[in-house]
Amino acid sequence: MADYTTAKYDAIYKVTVIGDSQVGKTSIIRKFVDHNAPDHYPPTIGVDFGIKDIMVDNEKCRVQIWDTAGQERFRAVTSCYFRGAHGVVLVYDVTQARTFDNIQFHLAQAVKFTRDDQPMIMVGNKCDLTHKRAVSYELAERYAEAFGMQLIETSALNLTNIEQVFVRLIHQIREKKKKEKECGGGGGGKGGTGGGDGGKTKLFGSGGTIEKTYNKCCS
Ligand SMILES: Nc1nc2c(ncn2[C@@H]2O[C@H](COP(=O)(O)OP(=O)(O)OP(=O)(O)O)[C@@H](O)[C@H]2O)c(=O)[nH]1
Ligand SMILES: [Mg+2]
Repeated sequence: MADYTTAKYDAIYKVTVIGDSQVGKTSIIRKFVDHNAPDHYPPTIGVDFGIKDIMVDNEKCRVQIWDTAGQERFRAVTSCYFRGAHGVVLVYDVTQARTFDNIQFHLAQAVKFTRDDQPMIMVGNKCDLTHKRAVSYELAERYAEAFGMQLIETSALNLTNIEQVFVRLIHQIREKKKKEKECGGGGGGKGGTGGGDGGKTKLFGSGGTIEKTYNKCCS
């Protein structure tokens, strides 16, 4: 196992993973941290934590991951773990349509507790269960694109795309930071009026109103 107390890294990124209970958040994080991790976990109580160093854009990046509990009774606790997050991973289960429907709620929470232009990635987990699929890639991709997010399907069971989730998200975070630097620091944050080549999507529904800005710059 890596020695995280002395290992050197170029940058540190905090990522929060959210989604309904049993979609596979803990499994994704544990398999990312250690490919040989077990296949089954008890439901997360409150919040858990994982850490891993990966190379992104030729830089050694330390990823600190907050693994939140999907169970409703922990919502008050999990909302605290958005603060200071550089990016968010939104997970649903491709075999459970309800968990995809609830992405709207989780996205609204993420936007509420972070910034409306925070890099986020949508993850459809359990893609190994092809015979049980209930959410098509195309539908989920359209939804993700409407909010300026990438969609990636994973299997924590057979390690499909697990590393890619974090590599892609960290890459997005780095690109956003680069843009902000070029623009003279600090994005607009909530309610900002940034233009650039980005966009803004507003959605009204049971999850509340989501207004998510993406690819924002100051040009
Ligand atoms: N077939 C399959 N099963 C998976 C996959 N990922 C997770 N599971 C199973 O799904 C169940 C739930 O996984 P967890 O990782 O505990 O889910 P969670 O989202 O952390 O759940 P909470 O902690 O309650 O929020 C476990 O029984 C896992 O073995 C996957 O990619 N494929
Ligand atoms: Mg868990």
